[in-house]
Amino acid sequence: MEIDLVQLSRTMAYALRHQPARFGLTLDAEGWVEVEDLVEALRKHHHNWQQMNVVDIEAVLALPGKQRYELRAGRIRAYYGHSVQQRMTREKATPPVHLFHGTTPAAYEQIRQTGLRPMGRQYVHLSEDVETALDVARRRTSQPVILLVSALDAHQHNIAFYLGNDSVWLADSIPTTFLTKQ
Ligand code: HQG
Repeated sequence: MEIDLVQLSRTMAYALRHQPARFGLTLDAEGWVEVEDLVEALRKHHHNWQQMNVVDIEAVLALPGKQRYELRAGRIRAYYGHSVQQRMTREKATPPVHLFHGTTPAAYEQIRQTGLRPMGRQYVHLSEDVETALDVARRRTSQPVILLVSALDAHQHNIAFYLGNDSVWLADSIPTTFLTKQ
């Protein structure tokens, strides 16, 4: 039976970002699990996946679009998006001068008062370019609001930024002074 790679990727996100315990997995401090353990858990999860293997996971990683998972030396983790209680250690880094955040008009009404907060995840998620921020916002609204984040300035004011993947940055809460509505 052909494996639906998008469905597989969604389930991997669930296991590696949100509910590892439900898959019998324990993330280490940086979010890694043994890829063989993930394969074993996924085989049990769906009747179509009983024969799946690491090549199917590699096929998910090779899908065009967002790079969500990092596979290295027999281990795998999600680059970003975690909501598990245990805070994932990410590598701190100096951000570019500007980053972008795409959101909804309703969320913006809160953000303009309180700044950007991680909400249901561990970190605030930021995009390197406007197009990506627009895509993030369009998941939720047909009227995206784009915020320009003065990332380097915020970093220089002791707000920590962390590497996500090539286009997603992570950060701690960002006060309104560093946000400009586009
Ligand atoms: C908003 C997807 C009220 C924030 C995407 C967003 C991304 C506030 C929502 C990644 C707020 C949180 C993350 C405040 C922020 N008051 N609302 N103070 N501060 N918000 O999904 O950034 O496809 O947790 O604007 O592409 O939308 O899953 O964050 O609307 O990269 O791989 O609260 O998830 O990637 O929503 O998306 P999320 P996000 P994947």
